[in-house]
Amino acid sequence: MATLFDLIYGGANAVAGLTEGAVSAAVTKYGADSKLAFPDTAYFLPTIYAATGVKVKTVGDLTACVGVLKSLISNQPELGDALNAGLATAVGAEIIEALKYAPGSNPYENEGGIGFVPDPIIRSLGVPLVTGDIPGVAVVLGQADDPAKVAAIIKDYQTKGLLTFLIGGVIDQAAAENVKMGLDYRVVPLGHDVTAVTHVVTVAIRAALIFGNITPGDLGGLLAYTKERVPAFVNAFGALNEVIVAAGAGAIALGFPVIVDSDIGDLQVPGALVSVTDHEKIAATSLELRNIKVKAKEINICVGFASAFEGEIIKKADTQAEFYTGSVPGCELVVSRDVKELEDHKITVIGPEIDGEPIVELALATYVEVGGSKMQSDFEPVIERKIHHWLNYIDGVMHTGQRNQFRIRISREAYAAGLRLKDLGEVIYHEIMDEFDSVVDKCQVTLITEPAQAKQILETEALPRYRARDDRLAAMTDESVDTFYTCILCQSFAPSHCCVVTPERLGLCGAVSWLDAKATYQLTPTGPNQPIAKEGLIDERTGVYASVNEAVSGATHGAVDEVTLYSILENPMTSCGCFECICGIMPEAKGVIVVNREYSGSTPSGMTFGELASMTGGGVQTPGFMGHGRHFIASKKFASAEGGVARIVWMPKELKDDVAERLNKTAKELYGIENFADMICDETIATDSEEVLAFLTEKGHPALGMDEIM
Ligand code: SF4
Ligand code: NI
Ligand code: CU1
Repeated sequence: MATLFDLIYGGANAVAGLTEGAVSAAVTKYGADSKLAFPDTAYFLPTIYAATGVKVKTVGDLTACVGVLKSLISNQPELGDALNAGLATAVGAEIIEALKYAPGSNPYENEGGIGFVPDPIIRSLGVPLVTGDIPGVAVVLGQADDPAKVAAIIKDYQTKGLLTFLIGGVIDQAAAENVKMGLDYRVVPLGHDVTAVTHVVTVAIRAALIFGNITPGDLGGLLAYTKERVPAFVNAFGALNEVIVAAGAGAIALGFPVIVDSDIGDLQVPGALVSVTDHEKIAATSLELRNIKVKAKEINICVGFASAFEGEIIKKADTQAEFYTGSVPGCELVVSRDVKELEDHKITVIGPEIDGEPIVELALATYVEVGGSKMQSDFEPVIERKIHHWLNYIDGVMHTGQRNQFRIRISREAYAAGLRLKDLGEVIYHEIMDEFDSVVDKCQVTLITEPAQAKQILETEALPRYRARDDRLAAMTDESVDTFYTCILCQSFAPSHCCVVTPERLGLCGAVSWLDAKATYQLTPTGPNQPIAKEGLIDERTGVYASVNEAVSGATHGAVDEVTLYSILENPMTSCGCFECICGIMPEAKGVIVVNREYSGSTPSGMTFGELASMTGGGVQTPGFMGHGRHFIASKKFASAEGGVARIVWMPKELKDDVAERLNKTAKELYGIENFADMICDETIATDSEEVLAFLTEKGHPALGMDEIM
């Protein structure tokens, strides 16, 4: 019988041979100078770039890579060398996959998989991964003997919130077994060829580059990062061949255990390559081997409840009941009450249930009362905003919006399974008691579908409270508080990154406002948000405080010891990598451009979001470039050291429209300018630097009259 080494070397050599052949064929077909790139990434061929520092840009560049690849496969029967052969296989697979994209085509259009995963998607995964919302990453490849069994495992991962990538025949098997697939469902088909495993390997590798600040070429640092910080594992189904085994060795080199469902006897390597022939045990063994802990969500409802269902979209035709505030009264409100007035776990529905002929259209006031000795009214909106997520976690419920502007749909499927409004109340109750138990002692939930009563709650309670909260938020400035907060949640990916969260500057991920940080600190005093007493003002213009510097230096273990709150040029705040937007200077316009993650087009800087984003991250300060939240754009503190929002000269249209109202208000208050957003250029007007300048000149944009920005 062949040894493990024989298999790995056999596979690695086979892939090397295929790669060499594919490269020389491509050189002949397209020419050595023809461009080669994966779509929407700033990291070239990521495995090659991260491991060697080589930036592959043309088909011809690959010839040298093939040489490196072959040199990795030295035939010595040592496990370390075998892992190198595994890495060589990963490099070969990457080259073969990259060549599918030559020249600029999309080979995955009709493939049933998505192929290469663009940078912005990886950035968007940052927060759910650090919060444990996505507790781990499963790579499921091959073809199972029994489709139902592999589908059950995938569904199990989905219920646990894992992000699962599928490669090979399992894609069709999962589809046939009605597994809900797509990024929104956290089950992502990559491609049918085994080389498509590249597309998950490069996700792990780019995480190291984006969040970990790993220097390209630092192979040791790269492998340490993926092993310690990327919680991934591989499940291989069906018969193994030497190429799969060699690819598995690549996974093991990255620190990902490989679990196979066939009996491989003494080919097993404890902790790294493991046989589990009992399908019932594959998921549990995999999680255990990678030390992934899943927070159990035990709610007694008749349909699935998991964060993986958050992105689910329910079409009108599949809808049993709809609650849409555009046509009926509705609100979602969390209020704090004296504990004595509350009866814990009381769930009430007032008015009709959703029974009847679809589409049932009802009013809905979701009225949640909480009480506890440590409860503060500032936590009400923090809890209230979570309702959106919790209801979305229900399989068969879609929720968009918040407060008195929302749309909720309940699917016919969920209705048929028995889901009713009362269950929504159960979910809200249980999640509040689960997440906010240190401040909430008692909670009762009332769902009102009776239109007159819903309207009354909306008008007499909800609207006045929303208004009062908004006024409080608007009045809350950095000057009006005496405490800021650190956030080090992202340190599990970006070990030397720390956000400083202030009332006028939320965390760059957009998910952590000052109130959130304050609440988290109350809930978990030793958690990721620590208070910073606002003391020792050093520079008012740029926002430098001795206490902030000290806190950041401590939180980053000395990696960053001076940070400004309000400047993008002088010691700007660092970025982990998951920022919603990035701003970068446009010197010729004396301004800055701001680009959001969703925008994939080009910008006046000549760079895409992904390319701009690659300039900063991993907790490093890069003067002139800074990641930030969407909401920060209209803040009076946005680049205030450089003159404030008047510096913004270009944004993608969608972003501009989204922030226009608040931005206009800020510009009016700061400079007396009306409709400032109209002076800002966007891609529908121009992306070419000169044309942008012409537009700004025509509009009399204020940045042109300001000092140079360099
Ligand atoms: Fe990460 Fe900063 Fe958001 Fe905290 S505030 S989760 S550190 S990006
Ligand atoms: Ni209950
Ligand atoms: Cu982050």
